[in-house]
Amino acid sequence: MTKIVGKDLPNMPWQEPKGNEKLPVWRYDANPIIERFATKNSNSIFNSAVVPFGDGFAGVFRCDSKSISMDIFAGFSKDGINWDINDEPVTFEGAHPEVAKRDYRYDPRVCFIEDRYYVTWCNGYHGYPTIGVGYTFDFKTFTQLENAFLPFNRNGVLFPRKINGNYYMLSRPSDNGHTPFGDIFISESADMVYWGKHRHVMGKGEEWWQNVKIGGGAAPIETSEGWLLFYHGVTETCNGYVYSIGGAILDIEQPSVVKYRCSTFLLTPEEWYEERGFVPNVTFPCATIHDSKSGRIAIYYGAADTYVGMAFTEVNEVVAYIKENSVVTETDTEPGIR
Ligand code: BMA
Repeated sequence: MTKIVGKDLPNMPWQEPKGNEKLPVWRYDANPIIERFATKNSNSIFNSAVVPFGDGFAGVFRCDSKSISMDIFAGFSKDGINWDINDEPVTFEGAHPEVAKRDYRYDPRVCFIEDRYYVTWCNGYHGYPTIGVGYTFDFKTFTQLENAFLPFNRNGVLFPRKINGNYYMLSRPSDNGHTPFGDIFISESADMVYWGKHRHVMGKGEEWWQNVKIGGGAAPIETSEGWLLFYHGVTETCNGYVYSIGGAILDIEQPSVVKYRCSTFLLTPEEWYEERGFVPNVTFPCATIHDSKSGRIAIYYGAADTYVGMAFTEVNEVVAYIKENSVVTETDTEPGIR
């Protein structure tokens, strides 16, 4: 039996499977949970991250405006399903003026570590994407730190605790456009400012759904089998990219080592809100909420760059499925020392 290491969360959102699923991940039947015009200026709300907060939930949401400027907004929820998202974007304090000035902000992730909620996002710096880092205690006041990496980089995903004394972050070095390549790398930091010991985690797969590029998704979940990572895998068709959700398990002590990696997707665009929208055929995981007692996991994902959807799984079932269908290549297992 695989167990989640962490807190119990009896009030997390949950819906039982119908029983006819062929995969271990199933959608919430009232998706999308957040519609595109949910804030005053939004044209789409997607690729967003949520965490347990107080006796409910809080999050940071990507809301693209009606002029398609990209920014991040705080939001709150009692049940994890019905969200109240601020009309004004997050304002950060404390950053060096050169870092505070930014062209755009998108695809936030939120991760509780020790005593605060860290936020990472894709930060436009002099027109180039890189990883912005900040933190909050209350989702009202936010402090910004230095950008983690040089451009170009996207999909900065923190681990929820220090490993061997350091913070760890996944990221995906990229280019300034729609990036026709991309592997997941990992970096360490003692202070959340200086990042180093960069190691390769895994690259695109042989399988069609992840044969162009991959990127980190939700903050990894600590389990008795290793770090459970939901990530996105991308393929290319004559109508553009298709983004699916994949699963992998990383070594607890040495998370650059991939123990298992599922050869099939866990979820791929097939509902109207995933296939139809600003960018069709996108399912893009950015967060999970989970309960260690029951092993229940809710996955929050952006759908068609327009909506937020939610899907469910159970830790023992999904880990067993990933192990049964695992294809790990030699480059995936190398601890990054070449
Ligand atoms: C990526 C990012 C994501 C987006 C995806 C699909 O490059 O820009 O924010 O969801 O493309 O358009």
